[in-house]
Amino acid sequence: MNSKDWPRVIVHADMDAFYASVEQLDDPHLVGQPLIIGPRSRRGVVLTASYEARKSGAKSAMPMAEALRRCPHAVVVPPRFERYQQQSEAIMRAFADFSPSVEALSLDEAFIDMTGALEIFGEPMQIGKQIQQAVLDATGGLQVSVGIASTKYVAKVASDFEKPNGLTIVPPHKAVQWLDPMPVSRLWGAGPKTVPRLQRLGLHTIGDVRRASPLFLRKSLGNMGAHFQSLANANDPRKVARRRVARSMGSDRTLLQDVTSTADIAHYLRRSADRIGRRLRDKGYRCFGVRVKLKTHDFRVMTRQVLLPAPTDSSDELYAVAFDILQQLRTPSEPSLKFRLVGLAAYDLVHEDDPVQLDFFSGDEFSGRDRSRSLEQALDEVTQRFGAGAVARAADLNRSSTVADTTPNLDFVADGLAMEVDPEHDPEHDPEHDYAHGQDYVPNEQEPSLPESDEFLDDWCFDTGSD
Ligand code: DCP
Ligand code: MG
Repeated sequence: MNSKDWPRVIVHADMDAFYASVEQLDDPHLVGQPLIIGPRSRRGVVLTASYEARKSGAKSAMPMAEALRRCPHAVVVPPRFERYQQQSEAIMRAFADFSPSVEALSLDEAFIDMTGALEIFGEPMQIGKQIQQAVLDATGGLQVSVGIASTKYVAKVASDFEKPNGLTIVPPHKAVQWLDPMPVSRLWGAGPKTVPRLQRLGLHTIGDVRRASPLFLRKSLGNMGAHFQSLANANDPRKVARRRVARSMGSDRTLLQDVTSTADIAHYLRRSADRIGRRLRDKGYRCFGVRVKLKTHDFRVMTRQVLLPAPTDSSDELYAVAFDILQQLRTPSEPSLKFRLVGLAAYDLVHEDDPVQLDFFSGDEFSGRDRSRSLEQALDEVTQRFGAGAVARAADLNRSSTVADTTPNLDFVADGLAMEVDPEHDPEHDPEHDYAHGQDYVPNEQEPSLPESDEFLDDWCFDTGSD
């Protein structure tokens, strides 16, 4: 094996049943058990399932009720996002010891460009084993599956090939032959709408797509046809970008009863804003971005997000922006729409220790903001000493009790991608990441662009989630 055989060496590493494995690592009683990570409420969705629970059919994004029907003996454990974030940081640091080019795709997976490193680390099999050992050591015992190829696409398919604890090497000259028998669902961009479409055209395997006439593909699939054929030929020139996963902090509440009125939704936003603000201040973060998410009773997801001119950690400011977004979200929709989930997230976080961002922390030009902030800091201290219920807002004390209480709050400190607490839609998703996770191909020209104005950059999306 020499570097001539490998024009590029690209590793894709993806942790096995990540959240579930972290829970099993931290609580040995859970080892070997069918485990589901998600809210205890049957109205929530499964974030992930241990491999033991997957045998009965429980899996990510499945409604909890369905997963428990399939796997009634499963132990349900609510997520601890901060712990996953902490382990993710250890994993990404371990990857960084192998190469300066690490592209994190989510908390638990990354591409690592090892081109030119064969002389240092040995041949690909050796590299893979060292990466697996490094992750095991850095996390205290978590397993990662690794795929190594000379393109991102093939490496990604390879890491999934022998999960869990898999190590699959696909040398460049074998890539096409290796891909050929795979089902078309393995093509990036062949999601739940596209796979049946390909099958109706008689294209069942990646080899079928590779051998099809380009004219036929263009006529029946447009640009998507050429995109798929190029992947089927193992062509994927994309480079590994150096990218860290951006942090966000949020709170999604699946309600026990649907809500309709703006006041009721605002009530949940207020509580989430208080909680997120408190945690931002506690951890020394401020956020540039605020996002509101609503899910209708029939599972349609509406999100809208706003970038602020200056970062904030004020609960009042978070709430004010969230309320604004809520009103914009509601205007075009039917007034009687019922909502089952209300979510608020602070994203694009900056830390006070981050030297690049010092400017934002020194000169707060709005003294009102400062005043509100010191009041909030005083409230934080009370909450810390006497618990979250110690301070209530006057508006909350007067509320009628007709609004349902919520399921345990899914608070998280996680990356934008891992914000698949709601797997149906995440506007921050990079389309390539979506393709890699089985979503449908979106041609470039139809991709939404972000409208710009002087003060705000914002983006919104209404996803029917009909798939
Ligand atoms: N996740 C989520 N919602 C989803 C999918 C995933 O919250 N719809 C979270 C839980 C997962 C983590 O992200 O543990 C990583 O996602 P993966 O798709 O890599 O799934 P796992 O690591 O759990 O399992 P696998 O072994 O298949 O990679
Ligand atoms: Mg994983």
